[in-house]
Order: sequence, then structure tokens, then C-alpha cells
Amino acid sequence: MSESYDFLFKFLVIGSAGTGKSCLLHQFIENKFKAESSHTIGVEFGSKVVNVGGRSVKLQIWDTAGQERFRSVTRSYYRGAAGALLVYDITSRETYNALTNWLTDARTLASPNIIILLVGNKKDLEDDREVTFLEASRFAQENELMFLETSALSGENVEEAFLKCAKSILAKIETGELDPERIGSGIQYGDASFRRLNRQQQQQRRPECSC
Ligand SMILES: Nc1nc2c(ncn2[C@@H]2O[C@H](COP(=O)(O)OP(=O)(O)OP(=O)(O)O)[C@@H](O)[C@H]2O)c(=O)[nH]1
Ligand SMILES: [Mg+2]
Repeated sequence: MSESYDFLFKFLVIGSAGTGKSCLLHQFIENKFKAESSHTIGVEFGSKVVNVGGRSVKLQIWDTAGQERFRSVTRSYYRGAAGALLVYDITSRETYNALTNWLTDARTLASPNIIILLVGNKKDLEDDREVTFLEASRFAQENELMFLETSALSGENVEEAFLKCAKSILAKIETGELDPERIGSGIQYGDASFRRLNRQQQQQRRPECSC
């Protein structure tokens, strides 16, 4: 049976090895913790249709390997992503310090318009915390990122993270800031009828344009 959706968004999950990227994706899609997660080799893939503000959106999610030896492979998947979850581990300052490099990669290789949500994962491990919420939220603000702390173990904020990113992309489509028709936008229309409808709406918004 074919799925019906209004939009498809291409998402990336990036960040250092061991931060919990694959566990976040598994929790989002399967609603359970992936107990025995081993390092991702290259790239894995998952998808889910979600409801965002009354629109159904298919998230096509690429879970990349954090290990340096896969960097050249994973980089080739960045192109044309509409959104990304940039993940660090709140119990590992090393993964937090690496964020700037990941961010540069995402903005240069994916798209300068990519919507990025910073994710501080493993918030269930409060006793081992090395990065405070305040410090990370400042970093997020300075770098124009949205920010959430999550736990792939308990499921806290996992769905919220994906939805928040999708909501922000949808809002930018609706204001015209993001153009789904632009090649490499990471956004596709779900079916032809919706595409027509959207065109009509845009023409109504710009009555002076008769082209
Ligand atoms: N306590 C706790 N452990 C977690 C959480 N998320 C992931 N883990 C553990 O962290 C380890 C790494 O998780 P993965 O999801 O494989 O990490 P990854 O970011 O995909 O790693 P790479 O694929 O190598 O880039 C595993 O042992 C998980 O069980 C979490 O929210 N809380
Ligand atoms: Mg992984």
C-alpha cells in the first residue's frame, strides 16, 4: 500500500561516535531503546510519516557514522538535506567540543539554509553530566540552532526533537523562506494534487504576478 503524505523532508543525524544517534533514530521509529547498539558502518536509513500542524510529512532520515574513518562516506550523504539533528553526549565534553566541526560540515556540504537542531543526548545520566544545559543553550543561540536535551533510553524529548525540526521547516515553507521546488532543498511534495494546490495558494498571495 502506498503511503500518502503532503511533504517529504530529508533529514540527517550527525555528531561524534557513541553519542546515541542510532538509538535516537530507533527510539523515534520503533518507540523503544535499542539495547545493543554497535557503531554504524557508513550510513543507515529510516523513515516515518508524522503529523506536523495538520500536514503529514514523511521524514526520510539518514543516520550517519560518527567515527572519523567513515567521514568521507558520510559527507557524501549531506547534500540536499533540509534538516539535521546534531547530536552530542551530555556526559562527554569531547563530543560537545567537536560540535563546531560538525556544524561547519553541515552548513557547507548540505545547504546554508539547513535547519539544525542541537541535541544533548543521554539526559538520563545526570550524575555523569559534563556539559550544562545553560552552556549548550548559549552555544545553540550563538549558532542559530534550536536545542533540546533528550534520552534515547527513556524516550524523553526524542519525538519532540524530530517534530521541532520538521515544524520549523514547514513554517519556512509556508512563509516562502524555503522553496521546495529548489533543487537540493531536501523537500519534496508528496503528490501532484498538493503541488497544484500550493501553486494556487502562492499565486493568490502574489496577485501582481501574471506569469
Ligand atoms: N544512558 C543512555 N545511553 C545511551 C543513550 N543513547 C545511546 N546510549 C548508549 O550509547 C552507546 C552508543 O549509542 P549509538 O546509538 O550506537 O551511538 P551512535 O551515535 O550511533 O554511534 P556511531 O554509530 O558510532 O556514530 C550505546 O551503548 C547506547 O546504549 C541514552 O539516551 N542514554
Ligand atoms: Mg550509529
